[in-house]
Amino acid sequence: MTGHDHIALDDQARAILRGNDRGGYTVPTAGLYPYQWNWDSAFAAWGFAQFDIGRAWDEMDTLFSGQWPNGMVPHILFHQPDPGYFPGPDVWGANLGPIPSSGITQPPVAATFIRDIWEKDRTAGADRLDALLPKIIAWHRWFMEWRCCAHGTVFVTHPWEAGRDNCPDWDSAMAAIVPEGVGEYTRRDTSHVDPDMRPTKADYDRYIWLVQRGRRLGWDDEAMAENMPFRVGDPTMSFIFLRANRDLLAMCEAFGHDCCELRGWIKILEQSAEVLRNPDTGFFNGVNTLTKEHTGALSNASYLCWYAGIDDAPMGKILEQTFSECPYPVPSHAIAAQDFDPKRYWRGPTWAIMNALIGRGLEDMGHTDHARQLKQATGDLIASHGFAEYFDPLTGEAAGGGTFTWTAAVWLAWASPSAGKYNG
Ligand code: 9WN
Repeated sequence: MTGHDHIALDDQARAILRGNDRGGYTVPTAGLYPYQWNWDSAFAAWGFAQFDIGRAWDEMDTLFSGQWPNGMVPHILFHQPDPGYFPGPDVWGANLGPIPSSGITQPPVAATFIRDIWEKDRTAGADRLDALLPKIIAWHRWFMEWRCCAHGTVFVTHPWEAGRDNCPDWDSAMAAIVPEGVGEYTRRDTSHVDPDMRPTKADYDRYIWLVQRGRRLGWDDEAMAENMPFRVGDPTMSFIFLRANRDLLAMCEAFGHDCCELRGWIKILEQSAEVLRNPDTGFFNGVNTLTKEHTGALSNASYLCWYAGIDDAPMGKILEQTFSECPYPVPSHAIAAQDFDPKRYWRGPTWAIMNALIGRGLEDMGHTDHARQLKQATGDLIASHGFAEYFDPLTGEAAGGGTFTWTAAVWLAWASPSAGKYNG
């Protein structure tokens, strides 16, 4: 990191986490996202663990305090009403859990970060982890039961469930939806952020239409798995879930749990990864479970294979090509694609969180040069352009919301030269 005061940046990142702390949970950024989001929260905990480990455990406790009786951990917990975000709890109508929430989940990165937090101080974390383990197992069991196809890939029932809202992986499934009767509504996101950086109205009509459909189905698992017209096998979910199960297994073994069921899940998920490989292009992409079509999108989720413990030579070559073509990798959509859009959310921009997951995978699988290159590039991006929600992959410019929790967390825990050197 040349020309940047990384100690000052560490201070700024800690201040962002503290500033977005609402007491036991962290908002992604004030204004645009005023609630607790599932995977954002797990990243936040990873960040907090670098300087306040007790606060990191609190973050995870609060997230799991919203767990539904069926095991599902919602994608948003609406702790306090806030008119600045749409759609709120009244639109979701998902009153099945202890805290008002959305009716879908998000990528289960939590087990992996919980393992990191515990490994920082196993003695201090023993009781906290002991209490959380059955809750994580219940959530993962819910995934296996309700979001796993017969062939094992994890599918999403709403683009928001994948955390990559408007990425090209959903285009064909979204195009098949006619959002009739969705009614009038007022978006709030475009009053916080430049509309050119956000999903389009056509996307939003379908997002809301799908929420209305889930609500009519009573957010019932069986009805959702059979009747949601959007069910796409997703590389984000599939790879993150496989990795999460490996980390859960390590923790369960350490705590003397019976791990047979967990080992069975890992085997199924390992065997199914190949289903996500596009036979024409060789890369991993989404698969529409209703039409069996590959989505044909090379996204940043395609590179999560190493994070899942799958070493893949074809993806290695594609990654090298991406590194050589893209000034600020890894783009959320291939820059050579016709519909690549450098500023629009998940249709081009680079996300520090995805880079951190990809980089950790590369490092774990021994691709140390690529891992170092990606970490360095991400660190430079944040140091030069700030703690933005995402970045233009051609110019590095900040995009979306600012003072972003997960970008600050990724800085502290992974991209900063001092990452891993402090203890909470
Ligand atoms: C809908 C909070 C969330 C992230 C998602 C990101 C975005 C929400 C939105 O913000 O989604 O869940 O309203 O746009 O796509 O990954 O968790 O940061």
